Amino acid sequence: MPIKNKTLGEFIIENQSQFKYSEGELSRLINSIRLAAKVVNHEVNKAGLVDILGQAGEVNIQGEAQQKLDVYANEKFIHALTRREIVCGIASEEEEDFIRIEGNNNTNKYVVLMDPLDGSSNIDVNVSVGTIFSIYRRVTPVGSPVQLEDFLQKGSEQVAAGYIVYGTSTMLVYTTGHGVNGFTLNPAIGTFYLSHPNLKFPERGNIYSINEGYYQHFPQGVKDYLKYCQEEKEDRPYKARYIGSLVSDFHRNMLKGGIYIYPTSSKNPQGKLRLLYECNPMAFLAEQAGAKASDGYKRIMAIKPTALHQRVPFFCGSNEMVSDAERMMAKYPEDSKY
Ligand code: AHM
Ligand code: MG
Repeated sequence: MPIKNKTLGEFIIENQSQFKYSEGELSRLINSIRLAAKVVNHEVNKAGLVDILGQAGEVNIQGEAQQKLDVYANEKFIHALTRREIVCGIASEEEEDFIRIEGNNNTNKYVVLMDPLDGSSNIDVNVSVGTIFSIYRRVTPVGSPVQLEDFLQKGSEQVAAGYIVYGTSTMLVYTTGHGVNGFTLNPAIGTFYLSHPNLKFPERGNIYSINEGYYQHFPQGVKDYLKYCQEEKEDRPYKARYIGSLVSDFHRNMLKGGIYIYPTSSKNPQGKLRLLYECNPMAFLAEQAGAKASDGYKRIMAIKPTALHQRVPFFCGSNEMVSDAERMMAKYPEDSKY
């Protein structure tokens, strides 16, 4: 067995020169995410032990009840990102508006968008949850306060993105546009080790992940694709696997090959997932791992965002599987207007 002893810290330093704007800032930014990830991991892991389970009694901008750990993760990530003089603004799924960080005479260059604890309805039942993050260079002039337009950039402008999955083991998986690497936390010493270098999705897999309970509400193209997944053929039916925790479903599909779909439906006419906090970062990772992410018709990262909390339908995973689904969606072009 190869010795897996390269730490995330070493990896960041070794690869610093790959960054387009190599002033070491992005490395420091990833470092602050690493730190917050460890703190949140510690808390998530003892969720059953302390009085932190259950709802905090607040409702977030999406109208959903916040779990205490959502609030905690949101605070920890904001805290870690604010303290270093790199980030000029943060947008979070848990915050109605973006946060301006005005220290350092507004000379910080990066904005971070995040879903601090995705899949949090799974916490109470001990199922994996995750943190998703997405990083851009600001587009407004350095030296001025950050603006909404700094956040509403196309996914294709991301300089880095990743997730932390708090699962049977805790992993940090990220890309800076040079492939995808996964690091596993050794909880005994609090160090992430490079365990999954250069991750790639298989071109085709045999897993489909979708909340099929909403079948009746799906567009016809999705219904057709689901029937295709279930057909009796040489390589089908595919297996249905749906955790209901995007990070975990994505992670499994990346390792084994599969497709994740959260389509529009008569219940969620825009889809459920958020373009900026969930879909764009996952799309960047998918493409960097040789896979594909689409809204059923076009590339996710080509969509020009119009609002911070914008939702989109999401088809993401092994190249050939997403292409199959897109072919079936293309028969119903009217559904592309959501
Ligand atoms: P959240 O950000 O409120 O946690 O919602 C996102 C989650 C995804 O992780 C998951 O894939 C999806 O919502 C599950 O939704 P549903 O229960 O409708 O299938
Ligand atoms: Mg989420």
